[in-house]
Amino acid sequence: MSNMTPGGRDTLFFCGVKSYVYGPPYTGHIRVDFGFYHDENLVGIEVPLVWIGPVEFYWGTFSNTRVESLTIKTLIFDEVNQRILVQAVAIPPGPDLIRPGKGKLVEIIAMVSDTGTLILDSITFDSHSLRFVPEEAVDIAPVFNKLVFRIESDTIKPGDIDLNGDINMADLITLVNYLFRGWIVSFKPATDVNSDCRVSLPDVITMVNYFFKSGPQLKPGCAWD
Ligand SMILES: [Ca+2]
Ligand SMILES: [Ca+2]
Repeated sequence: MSNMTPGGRDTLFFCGVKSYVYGPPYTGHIRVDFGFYHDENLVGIEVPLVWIGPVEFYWGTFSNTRVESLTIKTLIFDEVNQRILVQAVAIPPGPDLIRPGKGKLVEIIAMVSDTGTLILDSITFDSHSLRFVPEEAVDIAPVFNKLVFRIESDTIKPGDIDLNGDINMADLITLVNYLFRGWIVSFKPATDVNSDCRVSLPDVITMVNYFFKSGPQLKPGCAWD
């Protein structure tokens, strides 16, 4: 069952899409942030999704979101059917309810294997459907518009931390100064050269290996924050 709620439609929306793709051959990452708005207490939210495009979603997080403190949160990736299931459930009564408001729900990350178009849409499967569940347990179907995102190749090379077009020792020194001396870098994904979505000591080691031990190619990173 679905119904309209008074005072504005409940909505699931994209609150940020970021990509860093370099090539050819093209590799990289996309991060999609979802937000949600509702004007009643919720005990649950369910978001089944399907993707189309040269990507594979594989990871995500509820950290720093409106549902971070909830008891039950699931994030399931099915790369065969290109589906994602996002669920967050509160166990009432108590402070665990999702109070009315607007903000982030989840962020999900995909590996990219080519340029092209990414479509991310909601889909109903295995009795999962896009719904917000209020305390009265009468499902609300939120407003949602699918994402159509053009994946383009970036011009910034992975590891070109000082953005001068070359990858050399100055970039390694800039990385060390960023990590240990509070320097600022203007494009963090180029700094995350081992592509683990963090800028940390392993990136220094990856660069050292690349320069001095013929280590693997530097990768486009996914550390946007
Ligand atoms: Ca450089
Ligand atoms: Ca890293």
